[in-house]
Amino acid sequence: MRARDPLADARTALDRCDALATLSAVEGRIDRFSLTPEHAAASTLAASWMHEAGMSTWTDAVGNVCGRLEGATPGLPALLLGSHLDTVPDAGRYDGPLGVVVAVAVAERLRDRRASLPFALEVVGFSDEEGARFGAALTGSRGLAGTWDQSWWEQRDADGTTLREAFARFGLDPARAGDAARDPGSLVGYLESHIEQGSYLEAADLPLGVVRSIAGARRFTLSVVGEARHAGGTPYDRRRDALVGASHAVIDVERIARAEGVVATVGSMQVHPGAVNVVPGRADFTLDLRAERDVDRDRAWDLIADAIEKRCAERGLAFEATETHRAPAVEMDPHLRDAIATGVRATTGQDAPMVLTSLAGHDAMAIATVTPVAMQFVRCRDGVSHHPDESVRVDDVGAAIDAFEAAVLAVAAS
Ligand code: HGY
Ligand code: MN
Ligand code: MN
Ligand code: MN
Repeated sequence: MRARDPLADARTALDRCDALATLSAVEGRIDRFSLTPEHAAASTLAASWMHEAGMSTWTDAVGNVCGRLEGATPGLPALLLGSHLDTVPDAGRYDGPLGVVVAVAVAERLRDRRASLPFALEVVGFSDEEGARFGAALTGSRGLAGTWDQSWWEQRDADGTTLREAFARFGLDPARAGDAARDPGSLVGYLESHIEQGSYLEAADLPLGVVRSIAGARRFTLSVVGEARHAGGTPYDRRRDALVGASHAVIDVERIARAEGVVATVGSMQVHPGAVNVVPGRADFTLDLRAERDVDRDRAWDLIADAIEKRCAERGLAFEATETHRAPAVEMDPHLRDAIATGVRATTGQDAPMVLTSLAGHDAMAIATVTPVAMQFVRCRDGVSHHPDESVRVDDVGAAIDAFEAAVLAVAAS
């Protein structure tokens, strides 16, 4: 009889993250945006694992893949477990997927004890947490929470495809997106396990932590508009160079964010027309702005917008700003947070688990509007994330599954 491998579930979870990592639009790296063929393949794979765990599965009206295990009696409100299946470009393999496979592992473990659960257990692989394709973020979880925003439909991806068109190509009906909204009475809460995407746990040599709150975020598409002109024949006093204006804006963003104690990032920029011998007429760029307190984030945005406006006016340039995403800061539910802490204590033996604020955004922010939420963090090497070097330890993943299972049982016992 082969000795039971105490890390068998962790190895399965990591193998599953590796399998999901192969589902990418780009050979040799992980690019899995929402509502794409690779997203569809990832959902199909996750659904097969949910099936293996004895769950009934479906895809909801906004593209989230869902699984359900009935509790003591059929039709009970559900405790929802999960995370997201979409990624940023050139991503790591654990941001999102680890939370989905840990949730499936716990469902599998509790399958034979479901008669004792006072709730159904559901697992969800959200369709679009990153917002890497269209701009709006958390659209899958906001669909489930019933806060889908009709203004998203005309947002376009890099190829000019609208969210509405992508929805239809994925086999979803834009007119039915509202059907994904869950009745609050059908849920008892949401728990998410996620890599920390920071290095506090590693610095303290801890495998797991408890999330206290998630910082609020705002995202914008900004444009500086000047005039495209001949690079040779246009003297400086006749130029309205959009890229020079945008470059000053990027420096202003960092200067003001540092001074205000927030984090602001210009992650992408497109220069038009983008030719070596043409003075840029237009620069479109993104701004990601976060702070632990929304008031700090909003003040920083006002200062940044004023500074860019002023720079542009000095150079005869126009400045346009469109907000594409806004998520308020969210406190974790104290009762569910205690259940997560119980799981961490039971697994690590720590009396007082480390409690952390997340500056990374999560689906839990969106789900918090429809049901109580809580999160556990898993140590990741050097805090690296949104990068192929994302890495976790197999023993930490084993601890994450054990702790998450204990957290679910703590909710059941409470
Ligand atoms: O951007 C974030 O914080 C998250 O990874 N979506
Ligand atoms: Mn992410
Ligand atoms: Mn994530
Ligand atoms: Mn010419």
